[in-house]
Amino acid sequence: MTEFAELFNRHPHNPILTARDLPYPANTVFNAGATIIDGETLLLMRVEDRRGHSHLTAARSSDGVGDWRIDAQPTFTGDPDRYPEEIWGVEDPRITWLEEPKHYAIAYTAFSVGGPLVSLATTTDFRKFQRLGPVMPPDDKDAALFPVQFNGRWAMLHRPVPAASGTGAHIWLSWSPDLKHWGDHHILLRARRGGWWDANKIGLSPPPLRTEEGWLILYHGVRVNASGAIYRLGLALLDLDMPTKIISRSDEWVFEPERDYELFGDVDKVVFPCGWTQLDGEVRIYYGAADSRIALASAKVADLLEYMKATAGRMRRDDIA
Ligand code: M1P
Repeated sequence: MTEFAELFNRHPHNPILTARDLPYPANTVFNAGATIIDGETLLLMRVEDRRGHSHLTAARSSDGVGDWRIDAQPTFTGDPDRYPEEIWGVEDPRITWLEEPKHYAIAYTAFSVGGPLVSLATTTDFRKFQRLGPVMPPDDKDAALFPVQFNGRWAMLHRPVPAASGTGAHIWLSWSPDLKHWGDHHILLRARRGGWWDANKIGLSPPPLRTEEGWLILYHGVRVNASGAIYRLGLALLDLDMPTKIISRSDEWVFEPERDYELFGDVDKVVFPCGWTQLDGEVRIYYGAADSRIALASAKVADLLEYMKATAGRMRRDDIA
């Protein structure tokens, strides 16, 4: 059992955004990428329309909690004429500010006939976008870039699902010289096995967060039991200079569906962050709740790092092999 109090505080106004807040009809709004731009919080929200297809719509707020100004029309939609892999929509954006060449990169899921895959686009203003196209074949999703290069190469975390059932869906790290061509693929974080909360399937949640102790990784683990799946969140810390090195990983989940808005929705018992922002030593985590709405929780970065120090080294190799 953890000796730590709750690491994350849910915002009292949760859920902070629902489909009723949109200026056009939709089924749900959830799984939003997040960043700060021009002093405001920007969420790039996944909106599922009433066909069941998703697109992305930008919402801007000066305090990151309320008074959202939402684009009147979908901001970024599938473009199947030019990008056939987007035939059934675009989902789950993760936003990374690339310090050089100074633009945002968005890793998102394109829902193709062959299954979900990872695509990239760039933007400077979330109004005009430049697609780089698909960068990983299906099935692959839950991807995000690191904001800097390592020895001249970009690094991306993502989660392929192997065709061989039973081998587990793990978080992989891949490398690229130009954001377009990816290789040197290897497993970084393994789904554990057996009775663990993160057995068999895990995935990156928001993009890696740079801290003074290392890259902080928030990931989701999926536990399947007799009543379905439960999506919970865990933490890992990667070496700042060489992100292939895992410094620590939490044994216990650090956040799980508890409130009604997380327990009940189109998919019950899901907390699914795609974005977080960092200000004054605090992270704000924007998460999809039950695949139906957007909620907000915050945590002190120092508390998360302290927690990771306390749990470092507890992970047993045979639990994850
Ligand atoms: O329904 C829960 C989540 O399921 C998928 O995530 P993953 O493949 O990582 O399990 C995605 O469809 C995600 O959008 C959804 O919230």
